[in-house]
Amino acid sequence: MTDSNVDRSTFEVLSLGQQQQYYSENGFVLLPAVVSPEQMARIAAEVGGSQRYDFAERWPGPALEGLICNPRLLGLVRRCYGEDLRFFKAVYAEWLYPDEATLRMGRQGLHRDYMPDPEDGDFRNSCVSWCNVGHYLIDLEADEGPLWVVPGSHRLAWTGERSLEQCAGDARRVLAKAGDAVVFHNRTVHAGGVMRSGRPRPSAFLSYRPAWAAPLGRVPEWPTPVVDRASPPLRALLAGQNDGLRIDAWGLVQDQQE
Ligand SMILES: O=C(O)CCC(=O)C(=O)O
Repeated sequence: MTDSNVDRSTFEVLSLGQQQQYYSENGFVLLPAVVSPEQMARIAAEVGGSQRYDFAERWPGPALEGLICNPRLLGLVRRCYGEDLRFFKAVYAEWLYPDEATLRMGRQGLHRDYMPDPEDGDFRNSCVSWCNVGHYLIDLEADEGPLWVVPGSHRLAWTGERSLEQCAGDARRVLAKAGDAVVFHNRTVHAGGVMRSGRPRPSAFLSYRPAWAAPLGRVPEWPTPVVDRASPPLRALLAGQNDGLRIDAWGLVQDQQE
């Protein structure tokens, strides 16, 4: 079913303004080749042996860290969300062992990453406005780990539902290539696809929010040594993780707790 693929060549010719327009209409946009083959080789060497880690548990080495301030990526995120951003979360994952249900379906369940009421008390995904950026370090193929997205689903009403399989008929595959980044809105319905071959699927998901959109509950700051030794542009993204206004899923401003 090739017609369920989003055509990657669409993204190769977009100007920054057109990327912003595509993002605002569809809730995602692919940025082709933001990571060079050399940087990818450095990332591979740096993560050798790791299958998954959250940057909050283990700050990455310089190659993965370099993605955070990637100029093409930040250019688009700033164009969409404003100059003053916070970088609040990232996970490196090879996603080697999908569970039974995921294997059967060929992908994760369709979901949104926005999480205003986290059951586990991790409020990082609770900001009313933010985006996730998937960096794929291998070529995704139709039957090997495609990213599924539902174009325009960021504009669907918020219902709080965790499972969004009712959108499956509108889901399309994004076949990102190694080095591409896919930016998606916190309410865009999506799912990662299974690698049927069982090969690793190295990827890094980096999350940014506008400074005004605070998490709804307190989140940890990045470790002081990491912030202190960061370059000034990176430090500006890292400091002040609890800054901003707490705004709920319906746009209501919440009590600003300490
Ligand atoms: O790996 C992917 O392409 C998407 C992953 C994802 O959506 C998730 O883990 O929540």
